[in-house]
Amino acid sequence: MFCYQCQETAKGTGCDVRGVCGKNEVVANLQDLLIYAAKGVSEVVVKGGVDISGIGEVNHQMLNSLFMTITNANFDEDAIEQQIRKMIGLRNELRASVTAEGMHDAATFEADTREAMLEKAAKVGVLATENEDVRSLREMIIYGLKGMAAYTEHAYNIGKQNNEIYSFTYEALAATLDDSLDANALVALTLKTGEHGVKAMALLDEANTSKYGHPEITSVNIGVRNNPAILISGHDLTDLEQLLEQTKGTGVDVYTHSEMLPAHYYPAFKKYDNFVGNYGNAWWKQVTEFDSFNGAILFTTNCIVPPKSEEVRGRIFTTGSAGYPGCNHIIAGADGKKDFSAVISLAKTLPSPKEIETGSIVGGFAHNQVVALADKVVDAVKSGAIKKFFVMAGCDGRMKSRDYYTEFAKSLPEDTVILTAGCAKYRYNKLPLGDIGGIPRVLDAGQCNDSYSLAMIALTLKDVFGLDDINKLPIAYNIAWYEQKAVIVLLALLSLGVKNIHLGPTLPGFLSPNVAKVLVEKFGIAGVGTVEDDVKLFMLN
Ligand code: FSO
Ligand code: SF4
Repeated sequence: MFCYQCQETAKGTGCDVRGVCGKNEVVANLQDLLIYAAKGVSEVVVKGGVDISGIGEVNHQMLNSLFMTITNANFDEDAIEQQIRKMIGLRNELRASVTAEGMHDAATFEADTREAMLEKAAKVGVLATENEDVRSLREMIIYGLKGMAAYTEHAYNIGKQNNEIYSFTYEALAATLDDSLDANALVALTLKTGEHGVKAMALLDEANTSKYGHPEITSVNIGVRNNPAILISGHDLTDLEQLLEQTKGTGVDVYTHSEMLPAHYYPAFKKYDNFVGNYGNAWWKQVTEFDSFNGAILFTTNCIVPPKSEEVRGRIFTTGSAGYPGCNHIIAGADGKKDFSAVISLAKTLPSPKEIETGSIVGGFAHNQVVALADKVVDAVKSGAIKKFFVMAGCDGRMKSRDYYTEFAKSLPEDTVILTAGCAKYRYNKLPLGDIGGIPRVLDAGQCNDSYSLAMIALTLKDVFGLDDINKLPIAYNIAWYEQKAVIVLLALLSLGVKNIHLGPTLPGFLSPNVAKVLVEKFGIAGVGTVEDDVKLFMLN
C-alpha cells in the first residue's frame, strides 16, 4: 500500500505498511482500485461524449465512490469491493453505449475476485505515476475531487444537484490518466478544481439553507440529561433530520458529535425537544468520549477512529459512505428514507451519557447571520475596536503539534476576531476569549464546507470597504488541515484569489518540492512557525 492523502501520513511522507488512521493494506489497495475504476468511468464518459444529464445513477455512484475513500470514512473491505463491482458494471454498460476507441486500461480492465482486485490494485496505486511532480499534482486534484464529492453528496441527499460539478469531476479524473498533460496543464486543472469546489460549497449552502433555514446565533448545551441517548457524528443533515423525526417522543435524546455540532444553528432543528446538545470534542477524541457517552452512535460520514473495544464497536452504526467492519450499516430504502429503529432500540437498552463538561458554546455565524451584523462589524473595524480577523478554519487532528492552534488563539491580541469552520474549532471554542462590543472573539460559521460562508463574508467586507482586492482586507488565514475536504477548501480559497494562506500543522506530504515551490511563489502559501513569531508576523502584515 501507499497512501499520503492526509496530514497524519506516516513520517510526513506516506503510509506504506498500515495507515496511521488504522486503514489496513487490503482496504488501502481496494480504495486505490476503486479510484482507478472511477477514473475508468470518467474516461468512458469523456471520450464517449456521454450526456451526463442522462446518467443519474452513475453520477451518484461516482460521488459515493470518491467519498468512500476519504480519510476515516470507510474501513469496510467488503463494502469497497462491492463498490468496485458496481463501478465496473456501470462502466461496462456505459462503454457498450458509446463508440469511442482507444480507451485507457482503466476503462476496460476486469477484476472478478478479491484476489484479482488486489493484484490489479498493486499496479494502479499512487506510485504508478513515476514523475513525482505529475504524481503530486494528479493526487492533489483527486483529493480535491474527493472533498468536492463529499459536499456534492450532502447536497444530493437534499435533492440539489449541479451538472457542472459532475462534468468537471469526469473531466478531471479522466485527465489524471492522460500522460500527455504536463505539470503546467495540471496546475491549471488544480485551480479549476478549486473553482468547482466553490460551486460545490455554494450548492451545499443553498441546499442546507433552503431546507433548514439560515444558521443563526445559538447557544449549544455541552452538558447531558438523564435519558438514553444517540450520538450522531459526521456531516449529513438529512440523516440528522430523519433521526430526529424517528426519535421524537421515544424518550431517547440526540446529541451531536464533532462536525455535527453546527446542526444546532439551523432553525429547523430547534423544534425537537430531544435534541439536547453537543457531546465531546473533535473526531479523534472519540477514543475516550465514546466510552463515556454510553449510548448508541451513528456515523453519517467520516471521521471514524477504529474502535478499541468490542463493546464500543457494538454501539456504532454507519450509514451513507461511512463503514466499519462489524458495525451495523443502515442503507436508504427505494424512497430514499432510512430506518433508524435499530439504533433507537439499542439506545433504549443503554445507560444515559456520563457528563464530561457543562455549560454552553455559541455559534451560528454563517454568512447570513454575519451580514445581518455587518454594520456592527464594519463600525468595529472602522473605530479600530477590531484590528484583524483570523480565518482559522479546517480540521483538528491527533498530533501534539496542533496545540499550536490553542496557543495561537490564546496569544492573539484582544482586538482580533477568529473566524472558524470545521472541526479545527475545538482547539479554541471553549476558551474564555470574550467579545468585542458584543461580537464574540470566535465566530463559528459551521462545518468545514461552511468555509464557503467565510469566503462570502470576506467578499461582502471587500465590497463594503470598497476594496479592489480581497487580500487588502484585514484578514489573515491560518488554516489547519487534515483530510481531503480541507484540500478542496484550500483550492477553493486559492481560486477566489486569497493569498498568503498559512497551512499547518505540517504541509501536505503529497506536495513534491517543485509543486510546493509553485504554491509558495504563486500564492504565498506558507507553513506555520512558532506561535510567538507567527502572531507577530500576522499582526505586522
Ligand atoms: Fe473534521 Fe473529519 Fe469536516 Fe474533515 S470531522 S476532519 S475536514 O472529516 O470534514 O472538519
Ligand atoms: Fe495514512 Fe492518512 Fe492514508 Fe490513513 S488516510 S493511510 S493515515 S495517509
